[in-house]
Amino acid sequence: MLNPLDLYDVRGLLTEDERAVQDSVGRFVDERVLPIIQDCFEKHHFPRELVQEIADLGLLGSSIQGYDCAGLNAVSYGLICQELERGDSGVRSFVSVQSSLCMYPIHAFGSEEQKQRWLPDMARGRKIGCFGLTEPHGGSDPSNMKTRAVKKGGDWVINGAKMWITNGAIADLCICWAMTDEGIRGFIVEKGMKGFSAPEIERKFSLRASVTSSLFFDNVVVPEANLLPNVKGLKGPLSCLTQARYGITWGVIGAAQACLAQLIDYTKSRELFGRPLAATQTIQLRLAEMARKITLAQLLSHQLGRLKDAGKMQPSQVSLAKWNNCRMALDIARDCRDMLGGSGISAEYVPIRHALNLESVITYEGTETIHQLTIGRELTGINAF
Ligand code: TGC
Ligand code: FAD
Repeated sequence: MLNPLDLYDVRGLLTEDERAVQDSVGRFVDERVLPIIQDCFEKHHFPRELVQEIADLGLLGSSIQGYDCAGLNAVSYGLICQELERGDSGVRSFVSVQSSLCMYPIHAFGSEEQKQRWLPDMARGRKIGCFGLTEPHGGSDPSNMKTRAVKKGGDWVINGAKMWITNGAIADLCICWAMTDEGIRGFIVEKGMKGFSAPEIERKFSLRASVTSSLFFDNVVVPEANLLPNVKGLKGPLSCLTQARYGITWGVIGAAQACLAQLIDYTKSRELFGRPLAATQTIQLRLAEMARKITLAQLLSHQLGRLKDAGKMQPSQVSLAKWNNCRMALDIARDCRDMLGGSGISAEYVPIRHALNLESVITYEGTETIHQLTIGRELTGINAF
């Protein structure tokens, strides 16, 4: 029989090293994440106690060569995201932000001094980062940035606010994007700098096992040494998003697989009208639809990863996969919730938690509409934003 979670044997397309990465992260998720994650979600608790183990496995900044990072390829990073999100989107979010949104810009745009100062500690989980791009007045259009950095002598003074920032309240550093006289620039704002605060956003129904915060900058004085010297303009933050969105395309496959795996078991054991639920045609049709969508998503992400490793991946290709795969996972999680009947609202089963998380995942890193319009622009050459 074929593996119901991998009907086209995408695992067979992986190298031995990639399979080893998947297996070790998979074991970590089975043994360390799954036993605690529902409780974390209910208690609105980010499992910070796992950060050291995540770091010891080499999962932070895993694509970076040197600086105590693992130097793995893009497909391996995708598999890391897939396995982590099989546990919970919040755990994958933590790794995405640390790796793609904080370590990546320091590595790609930072000075050698900044890289030496931050990357090894971030790889070891000793320093946690957050990424401040979205502002309260509208995240989809970051070009309309109100947070402002003004040069004063040898320093910069930052004023403004950011909203919905993953890891904010637990972060030691923030990659803060701010408008300057020379366009958008990136700054490393450090915890404890006067005028910088990061209160947690409470009362979320989604990503409850993740920290989400506001950020406030009230005349924060940041030394020139904390300016990312090698990038100017919106392409700075957008190229970080390309890295993180790529990982998300893989991550959400894990969430969908977790839901489908549970539903196959459940529908086989639940008896209604004198036969297992799984013996009815409409239930089989719905399960088959899920397997079809997961298979397509797996092939999409795998090819995207091979393109990325070959240095050929384009941002609009990432948009297509982010749109397709998030929509796929959210639809599957919601449909699995429905097929569980009343049990679908219970914490005993994973689909409701994944569905609630995926409501954020389909929104952050560019909403579905933003990615659709990106494809529209690619096809027509006309900007419809
Ligand atoms: P546009 O004119 O298209 O581009 C400006 C410059 O940027 C370049 N560029 C990109 N570079 C790398 N990667 C990409 N994806 C890029 N997209 C564009 C572009 O070539 C240009 O460069 P240059 O040299 O010509 O100046 O800019 P636009 O203002 O038209 O905006 C386009 C749009 C709407 C697609 C963009 O603003 C966008 O993506 N909006 C969505 C914002 C978003 O995704 N925010 C996410 C915030 S972070 C987050 O959600 C983290 S969640 C983390 C977690 O917990 O996992
Ligand atoms: P808006 O931009 O106000 O959009 C509202 C609606 O309008 C959406 O449906 C959108 O698709 C639609 N829309 C927008 N433009 C158009 C258009 N031209 N045509 C048609 N429809 C349009 N941001 C960070 O910077 N760092 C983080 O770490 C981070 N983490 C997050 C964690 C969570 C849990 C969440 C929920 C968000 C996070 N975000 C983060 C913010 C996220 O990226 C934004 O929420 C997202 O980009 C959308 O911005 P917005 O919420 O302001 O919605």
